[in-house]
Amino acid sequence: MASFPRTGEIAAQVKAVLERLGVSPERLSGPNAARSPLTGEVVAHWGALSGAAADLAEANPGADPTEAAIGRAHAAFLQWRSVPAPRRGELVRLLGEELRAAKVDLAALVTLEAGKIASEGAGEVQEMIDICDFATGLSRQLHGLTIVTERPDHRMMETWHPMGVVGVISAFNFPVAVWSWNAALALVCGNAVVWKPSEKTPLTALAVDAIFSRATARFGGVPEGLSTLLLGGREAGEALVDDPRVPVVSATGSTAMGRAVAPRIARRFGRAILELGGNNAAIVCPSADLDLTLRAVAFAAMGTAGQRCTSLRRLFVHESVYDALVPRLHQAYGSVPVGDPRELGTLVGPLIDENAYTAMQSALEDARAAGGLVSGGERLGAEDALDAYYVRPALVEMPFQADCVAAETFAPILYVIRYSNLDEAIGLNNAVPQGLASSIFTTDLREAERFLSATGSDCGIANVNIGPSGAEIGGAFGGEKETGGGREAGSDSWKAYMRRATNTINYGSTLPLAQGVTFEV
Ligand code: UN1
Repeated sequence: MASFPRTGEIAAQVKAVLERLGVSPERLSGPNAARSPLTGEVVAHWGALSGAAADLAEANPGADPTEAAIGRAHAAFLQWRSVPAPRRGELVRLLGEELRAAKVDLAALVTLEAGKIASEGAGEVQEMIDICDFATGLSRQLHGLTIVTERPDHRMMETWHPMGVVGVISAFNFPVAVWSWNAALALVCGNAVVWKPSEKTPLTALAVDAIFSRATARFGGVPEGLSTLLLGGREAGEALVDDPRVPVVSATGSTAMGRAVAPRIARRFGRAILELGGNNAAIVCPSADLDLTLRAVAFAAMGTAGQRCTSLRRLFVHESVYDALVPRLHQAYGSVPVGDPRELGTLVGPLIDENAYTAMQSALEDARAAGGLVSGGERLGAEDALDAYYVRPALVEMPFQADCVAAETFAPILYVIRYSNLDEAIGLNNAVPQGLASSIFTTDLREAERFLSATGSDCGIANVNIGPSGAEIGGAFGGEKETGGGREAGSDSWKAYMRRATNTINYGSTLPLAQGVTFEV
């Protein structure tokens, strides 16, 4: 069993890591407290605006600092769009190098500020490095099509151009990787980036800002404000959402947040890339490899303390394997090491804060009221760290998919439901408002292909024999319905950060009109 950290020991560690990462002490003063979920203690302070935006505010007293930051980012874009894309890729390559050099410290800071276990903290930084490599290669592949035309001596083609300032709004649970998926692509595509991170994770954002500055210093000649960190509350995010100089806003967070921002972006015809809530399910079929399934379910449902948007929340188990799998799951839930995420061997760290704990308890109450059999879910380690919220992950056997199961609770709760045929299980998978990630565990080819087909899972991610979480960056990441429809990271997601122009070129000396129209003057 892992131990729990003692209040008072985290602040000094945070200070040392921030120093090693090169975050200037000036950035670490202000009225706002940064807390660590490891103990709940205050570990640093920060100002409402930080990084380059703070310098700008000092230089322009009286001006609205957020407005000024967006203005400067727009000016940076006007220069950056003319830099050849492979050269832009060089900046992102250098960012990848700086991230490699800072990996150990940044991963440690992710653990201290977001509560991820050490291996997942390192994995998150690796995800940043991976997207930098991907974007560097992409910087030579931003190509369009050549299309035949119906007119003689004509050619038609597509070209892709930068959009402008890309606003990035990110959540606490992937405090640094989400910025990088957006920023690495946006930058090679010729855009500037303004980042509003979660108020719960300002320190990792400051660290990334410092790392990016090292990459720009090595590159030389990067326009001021090409990447701007905008620390602040809701109003900072709203400024990005409402400003017509921000043609693309990529927002990751709750469905409630997406519902608030999407209409505002639409009102000004901005482009929104939304990555919102998930309520991800897995189906365990009669032929499933149960050893593999058990491990996959454990990681997907308990990993990151159930605080990934891709976390597994619903498990549909065929009645023929229910009694073989579910007791083993109970055993894994009862024995999984919960505690100090810095300790090797810990698999489940703390929830981010008290609100997360309260939401978890109220979801479990609702499940009980709907006839669910709850095991786990209790708070652990409170005697060591009064303001930290460690919980035993909860396994809830539900008699049916009650309404409370349809809501996403950002905590380690897995609802288990018995099913008897695949149509029913696919129906249950799809019968929630969210549509992010999903999985099927089967060795039956027909079942696997059916799940991946048009009549199968309705999610943006559908997997076979792996859990719904832990996607690699090469694929497009995102989902449907209340998940928001956006796609980030790999495949052709870069197109969301560029505008497409269709060009028709007449290299002849006559002027044939399309559709056979005649117009002689
Ligand atoms: C998120 O939780 O916001 O697929 C993103 C995964 C990670 C990303 C999760 N690569 O679980």
